[in-house]
Amino acid sequence: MTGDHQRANRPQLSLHVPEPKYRPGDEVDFSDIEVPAAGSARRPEPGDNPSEFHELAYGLVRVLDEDGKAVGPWDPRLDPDSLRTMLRNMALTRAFDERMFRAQRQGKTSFYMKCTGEEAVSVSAAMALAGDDMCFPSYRQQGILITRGYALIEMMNQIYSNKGDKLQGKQLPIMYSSREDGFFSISGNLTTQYPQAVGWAMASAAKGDSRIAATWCGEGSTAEGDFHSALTFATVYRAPVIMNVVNNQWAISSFSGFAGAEATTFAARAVGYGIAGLRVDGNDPLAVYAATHWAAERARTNQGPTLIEHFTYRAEGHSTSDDPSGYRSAQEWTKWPLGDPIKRLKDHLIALGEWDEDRQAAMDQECADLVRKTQKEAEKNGILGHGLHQQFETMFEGVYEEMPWHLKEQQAQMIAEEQASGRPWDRK
Ligand SMILES: Cc1ncc(C[n+]2csc(CCOP(=O)(O)OP(=O)(O)O)c2C)c(N)n1
Ligand SMILES: [Mg+2]
Repeated sequence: MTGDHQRANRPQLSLHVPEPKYRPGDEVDFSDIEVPAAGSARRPEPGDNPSEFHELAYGLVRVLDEDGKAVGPWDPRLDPDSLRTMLRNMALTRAFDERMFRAQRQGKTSFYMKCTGEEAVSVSAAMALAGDDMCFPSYRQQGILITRGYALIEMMNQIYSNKGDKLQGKQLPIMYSSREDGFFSISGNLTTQYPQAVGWAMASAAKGDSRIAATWCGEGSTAEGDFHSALTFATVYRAPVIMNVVNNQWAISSFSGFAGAEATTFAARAVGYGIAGLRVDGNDPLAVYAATHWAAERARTNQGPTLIEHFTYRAEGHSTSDDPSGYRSAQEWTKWPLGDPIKRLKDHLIALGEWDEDRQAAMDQECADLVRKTQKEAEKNGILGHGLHQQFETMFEGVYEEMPWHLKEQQAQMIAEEQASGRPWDRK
């Protein structure tokens, strides 16, 4: 036994409590963030052993340089039409976000989440995957649905929880779900989608299917146990899955240091599991495309999973319930060294001679008009606060394939009580 007197000469222990560098009102200087030159990262073969390219988990795969040129071995060499489609998918995502954010402020829905500045992470990845690959997103990858051509009105109906809402108001606004589009139901419980994606990928392989899975979580969410168990299963069974960590620097008001960013990169989590790890400039749409394409080929040829960290920045508040001016400097987004993904792709197309400012302005206008017109249509199906949009008793349905006896009993009791009350619910 060690007595108090024997401990007297030992140094006192202390904890390190991470603190973000900049708080509201501070002058921001991001010059200590290492930004390797575009084109400088090497591109291994998708089948190479992860131990041979550990450095890619600590660097940054970048394709677009400061002059808007695509350079280096990761250049996916997309044709101009594909580049314009990518640009429009990102612009439409941003226009959709703007409109729905405003709808929340107008009291038409209770909640919305933007992905401003992170459009490439979902749009470019969705374009690099096959249309029938299965996605397990977090709540900030609306760009996947938009890229896959999911009807904007269906998204809006869900946001308004109105009578057109296919999920019958059972989910929080923006927590979409579409089996037909390979878009797994979004869950508010962080990182549950990780083990689900790995499990789905394992099942796909076990059944001899050819479809792979992709999942996304935020950097804050990597602190969840689910993240680590998913990585263990993925590496052990070489599951055909792409695991994306969207490092947008913030988890609501907690900066990335609380999830471990002061000690190492998030892509480096892959190293400990023997998984291929890539750290990518998340604001470079071509780098995101190329990395996803590489990882998809790896998964599709049974070479194993890939963990991709997308280094990016959450330009707006966490959600409509958040006010970032209370915890971070307003300058951060404008000083972010990796810029804006939409502007970078636009500049690239202009540098190629395949685009110009007038066409950009016309495209932005077309996206804004489309979103506004669709919103009007969606609002015909109802908005928040205008009575019940779904039959109340449907809240018991759609969870179990066959409703269990106790739910049947509760549903019948609820209907009986409603009728007995003499105050039937206002059904719109
Ligand atoms: C298990 C769980 N813990 C906490 C929360 C509350 N919560 C919702 S979003 C969030 C921050 C997540 O940040 P990050 O993973 O970085 O994703 P981002 O919002 O930046 O895209 C937290 C703590 C939750 N929804 N689920
Ligand atoms: Mg985050």
